[in-house]
Amino acid sequence: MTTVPRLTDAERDAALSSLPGWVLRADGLAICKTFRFGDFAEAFGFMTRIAIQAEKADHHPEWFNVYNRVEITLTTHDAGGLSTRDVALARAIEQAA
Ligand code: HBI
Repeated sequence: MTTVPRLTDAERDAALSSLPGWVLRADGLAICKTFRFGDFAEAFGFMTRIAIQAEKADHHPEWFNVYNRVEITLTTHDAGGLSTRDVALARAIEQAA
């Protein structure tokens, strides 16, 4: 298991301020965003693009999809909270949206 440091609260808040629409989960250990698309095919195409990026980064989202809605939660299990990997993946997700 690779060790990756958890973001400080200041790093976390700075990252969030640059990620439009992402919110901190109540426990402070993850960031979340819901995306809506025209239909299921668009939503699934988005998820496919993210899946490829996630696999490349070896960092994977927790997500839920129903029809055109994709709910994404990012946290770093290995760090027990948020890490730079979550911020990087969130930025990649914004590009893919
Ligand atoms: N994805 N979100 C997330 N968090 C992790 O800690 C993580 C992961 N994908 C793979 C991964 N860790 C590997 O480094 C192994 O720890 C499973």
